[in-house]
Amino acid sequence: ALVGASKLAELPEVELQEVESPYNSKSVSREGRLLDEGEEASSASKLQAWFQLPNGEWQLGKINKSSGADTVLSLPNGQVVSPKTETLLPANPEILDGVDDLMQLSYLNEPSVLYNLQYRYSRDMIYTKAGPVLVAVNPFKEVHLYGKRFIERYKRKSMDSPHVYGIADAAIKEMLRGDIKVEFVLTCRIGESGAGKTETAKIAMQYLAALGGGSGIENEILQTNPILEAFGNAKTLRNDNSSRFGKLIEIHFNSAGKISGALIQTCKVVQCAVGERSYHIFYQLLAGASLPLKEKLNLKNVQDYKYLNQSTCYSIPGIDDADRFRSVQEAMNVVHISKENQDLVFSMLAAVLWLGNVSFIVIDNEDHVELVQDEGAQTVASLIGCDVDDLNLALTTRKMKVSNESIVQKLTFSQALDARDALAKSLYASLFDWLVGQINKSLAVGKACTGKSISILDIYGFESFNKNSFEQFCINYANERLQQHFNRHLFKLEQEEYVQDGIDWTKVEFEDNQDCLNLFEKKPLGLLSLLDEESTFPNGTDLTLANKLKQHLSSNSCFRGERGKSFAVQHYAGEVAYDTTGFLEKNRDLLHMDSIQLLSSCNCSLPQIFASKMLEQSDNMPPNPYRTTVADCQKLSVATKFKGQLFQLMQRLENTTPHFIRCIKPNNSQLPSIYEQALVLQQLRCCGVLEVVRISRSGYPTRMSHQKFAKRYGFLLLESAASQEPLSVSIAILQQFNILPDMYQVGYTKLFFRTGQIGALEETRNRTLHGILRVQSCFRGHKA
Ligand code: AD9
Ligand code: MG
Repeated sequence: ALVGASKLAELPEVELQEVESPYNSKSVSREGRLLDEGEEASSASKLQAWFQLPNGEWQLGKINKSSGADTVLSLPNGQVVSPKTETLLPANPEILDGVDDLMQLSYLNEPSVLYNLQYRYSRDMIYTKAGPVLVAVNPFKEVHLYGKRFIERYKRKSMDSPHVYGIADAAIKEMLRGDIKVEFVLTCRIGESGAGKTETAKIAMQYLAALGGGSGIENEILQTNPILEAFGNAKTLRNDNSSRFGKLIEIHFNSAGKISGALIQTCKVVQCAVGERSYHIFYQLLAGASLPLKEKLNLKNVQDYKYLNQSTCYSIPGIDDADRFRSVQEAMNVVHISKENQDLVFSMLAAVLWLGNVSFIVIDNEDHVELVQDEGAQTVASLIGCDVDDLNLALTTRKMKVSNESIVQKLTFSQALDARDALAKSLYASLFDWLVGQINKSLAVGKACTGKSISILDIYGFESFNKNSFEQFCINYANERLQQHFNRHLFKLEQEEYVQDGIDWTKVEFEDNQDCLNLFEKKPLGLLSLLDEESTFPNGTDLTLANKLKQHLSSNSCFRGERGKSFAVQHYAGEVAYDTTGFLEKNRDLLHMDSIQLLSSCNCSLPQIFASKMLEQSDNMPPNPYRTTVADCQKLSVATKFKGQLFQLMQRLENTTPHFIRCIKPNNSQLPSIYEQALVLQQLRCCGVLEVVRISRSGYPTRMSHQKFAKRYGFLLLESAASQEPLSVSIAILQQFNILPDMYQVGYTKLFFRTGQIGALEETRNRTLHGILRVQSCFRGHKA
């Protein structure tokens, strides 16, 4: 009785198509069928709801009966359950299955979002929009979505399903239109390392290079990837190519939209863990070095190096290290790193490897040691260009100043080992930084340009393990800062659209995480300051640190003292308990001035350069009031250095228009086609995707242009609208269906709905269409 007979005749048959899923995949949609003749309409129009199994998994059930507090529900396996109604969550109508933007969902609850992503994932549609954010679910297999043909389609706009290319294209257009800088931010939890951040970043770079290429510089930029991955990535238990550094690459464009140069900034906090394979470049060098190079660097087999043979993993399935080494050499040629400099780089790598084999013997009953002058020590000395005696002195003694008098302290066995490892680590870190500097020099061709640029950030994400240490502390702090950036922009963008379309909107203040940031950054009583202070006390221990934190920070609502050496922080993504064991040691930069002096006295250029950089850093350090007796060296703590790098990064992000891509790892086995609900949900929460969804829920997440709305629902009108203008038709529909005024807003071009509203209209529309279908087929039957 909803539709008058005259309307029936006017109804175009094609309209019926729209009842199917948006992808016309009739056979695979949840029910995927129209009514069979004679079947009761009521069974098809049964409402569906999400029911949570005891193991937390959500299942879609059909509501048989609802009596207010209780609901009877049939599950897909035929089981009938009768949960409390309040424990159910509403499901979206089928027409919304697999929508390409989560904003189109009428009900934005967790199971609906999970279902939508899974629906798409199982059809190789790995990208989905969550409003302004692109969600990318790692396929762990080759998906046919990339390459010239696709780039061309996105460029011509003949394709608009969610894609990194689409985002990259929007960024380019935005950049060319105005003089703003555009930013990509690729983040996800590193806890779910292997989610696809680095791959996604490379896909974005490919698109930018394809559109902005021509001068050849685009190839140089792409070739920085194999170099930085060789030196900064390693195989871990979670990812065969895990990035152990954060990277921001700023790609510069000229006014014609062509790439003119680039700048790379890195920030490092994560070391390779013992027991996992180390940085790729070591294995590549050992496998791929030419004979003369092998001889020159006295290279042996992987098994001969202590730093590498602690792990049993020497190779990566499907990867040829020797072949990769040649690619890295070629890439270095492309970015203009000279052959001489390449040789210096390889000498430093060999020096690091050989340092691991340097050993000590105890020379007295106080555990003092001497360097063993064997092949290891001799090779290190010759590679870095110093005397073995100087190496001995640097690694087994420490010059100190006590009340203005210089004394030389002998190191114990374990202190000497620490000094050796600290030297190896800092050699490697300096080498990495130097390499980035060389690459930047080569890419800085178009420096004096338009100020137009697109940056891509690929950084570790929020981490929460059973046991969280200093690395997680730094990483999560960085994510807290990024999250603030993320919130501010998403709220701003969301609300700007309302204002632009002229709707009545009271500004929503966004929930910020300032309290948590204050907990970290406040001076002098914040986590970082207190950590630094304790690190400079010679008698400070992890326990005294924990006690100090509890003593001073307990009043902050984001801080909770735990038993013993632990404390917890309430992060935006959830509470994380940290164990302070090792905090002080990791925060103190263990490299002694003696080692820096050794490097500066070397007759090889790279160690000298490294040493002067290190000295520069300690010169820039603010005076330390706590360090009056020990004058061996005043260097920035690791946390402070990290904070400095982070601030530089944030400053660059501040003046840009961001585009966020959130990468999701669907399973822990690095296998295709496996979608673990709980794992995905955990990441959606941590990445703040649900946060975006929550923000949208407080606003008007469903938008439809007046035209579309009038076309889609106009036939439901019992009486013709005053005029055929889309706006009048739309308003007549809203009135006929009694949609409450605060459930929608009429904008200049669009209607804005609160969640659930379109869902109800769709139900009516579907029921009406089913009715029409039956009448029509009946009618045809009669005619026949
Ligand atoms: V980590 O935090 O650096 O350990 P990422 O960077 O998030 O991590 P990465 O990009 O390295 O993960 O992806 C891990 C693996 O997933 C890759 O080596 C690919 O084998 C796989 N992957 C990721 N994205 C894609 C894709 N779009 N298509 C195909 C992909 N495979
Ligand atoms: Mg990575």
